[in-house]
Amino acid sequence: MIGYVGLNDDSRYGKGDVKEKFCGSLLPPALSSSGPRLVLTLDTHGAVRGGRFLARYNFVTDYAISGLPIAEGQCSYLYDSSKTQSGVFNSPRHPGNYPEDLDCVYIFRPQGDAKILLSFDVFSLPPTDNILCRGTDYVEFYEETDIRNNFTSIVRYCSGHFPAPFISHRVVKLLFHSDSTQSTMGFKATFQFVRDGDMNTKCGKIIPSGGSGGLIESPNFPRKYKSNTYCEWEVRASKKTNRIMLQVAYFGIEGNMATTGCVNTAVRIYEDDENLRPQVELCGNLGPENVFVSNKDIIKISFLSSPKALGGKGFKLSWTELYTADNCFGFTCAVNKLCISSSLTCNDLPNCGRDDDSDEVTECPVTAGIQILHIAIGTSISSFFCIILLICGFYHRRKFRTERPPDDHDHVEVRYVSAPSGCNTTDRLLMEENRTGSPRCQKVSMV
Ligand SMILES: [Ca+2]
Repeated sequence: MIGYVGLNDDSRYGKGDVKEKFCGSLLPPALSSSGPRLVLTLDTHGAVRGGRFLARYNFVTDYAISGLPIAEGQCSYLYDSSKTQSGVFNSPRHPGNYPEDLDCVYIFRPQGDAKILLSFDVFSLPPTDNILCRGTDYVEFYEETDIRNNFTSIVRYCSGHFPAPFISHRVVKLLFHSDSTQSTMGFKATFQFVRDGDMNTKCGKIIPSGGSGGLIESPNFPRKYKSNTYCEWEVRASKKTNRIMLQVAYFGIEGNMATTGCVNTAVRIYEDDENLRPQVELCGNLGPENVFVSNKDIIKISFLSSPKALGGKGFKLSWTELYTADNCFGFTCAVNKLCISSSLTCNDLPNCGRDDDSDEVTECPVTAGIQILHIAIGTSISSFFCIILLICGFYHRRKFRTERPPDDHDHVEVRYVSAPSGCNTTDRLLMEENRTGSPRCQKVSMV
């Protein structure tokens, strides 16, 4: 071969590094590099006769993201349940650092009865103090409203705060935004289109309040909840004007809202049935100071554990219908002045909200069972002390008798005297008043 055009996509110069060589008059196929650099070498070494070539080139952006590109040259990808069932997606060039000043869009479109389930495996964005993730790199979830291609923001995550697992039957858009200041390895996540039977969903229900209160417990509570579980509850007040309050009675699920985030499991509370955005996203260990009140007459609760969740004891939430009429015909909480049903007093559940346990301490009657128990304990204790007293009395009496010197009138002086002559055995021997005197006899008759 004399003269050639060589191609090397390993970004190295030199004849020996050329991977493919082209010569002659046949057009080479379209060529593209596998990396950010391509080297083309024209070697005319030893050429006798000149020639020429003409080629076009263009830069194609490759973000190393699997998925169907929505528009050429843009960082936007589509995942449709009619074409794929599960897979991974990531920030551009992950695990390498992502480009700065870039927005990437990932669209997940579930068809029919499918739902999209998203869970993150890696999440590493630059640290920030802004809890609203402003002025930094972030990932933001959107859901399509009832209007096609109209999306509403659900939640935004940044810094080291792991996104919670997410599920929806709607079209979900995920936006990754990077600014111009700092770049990191970004994220890697799993998507899965799930259908009935793919997850544990036999939990949750619609609860008509009936003007009172009740409990919502995680699946299997107080035993561990399972992974890959999704439940929804909805509590409806008895009147449109009333509200539903939720108060934590027990809460212990994996994750930490203040540090790592709700990596594998999350409880979400929605203040009404129209808002797609949850009021809060909960995980970790929480106490009864956590109280949530609905905006309208309905409150919704969802529980989602991802396929890689480890399990935890779960939660127990006390719900209470709050009466909003001017006059309260039920029970008025002492501190928070909430009007609740009288049936919620003395039920061992918090129903008066934060720092108010007046429903559990105000005039709570002692139950019959407890009364019987108290009587039994009291009787036992009394009997015990009676027996102790009797035993003490007995021993004290014995000791007293043993140690007490005889009284004067009991004192018997035994003197040996010789009876005077003339006394026989039936005579009483009388001693003179003067004990030094001689004894004398007195005749007594035998009866
Ligand atoms: Ca109560």
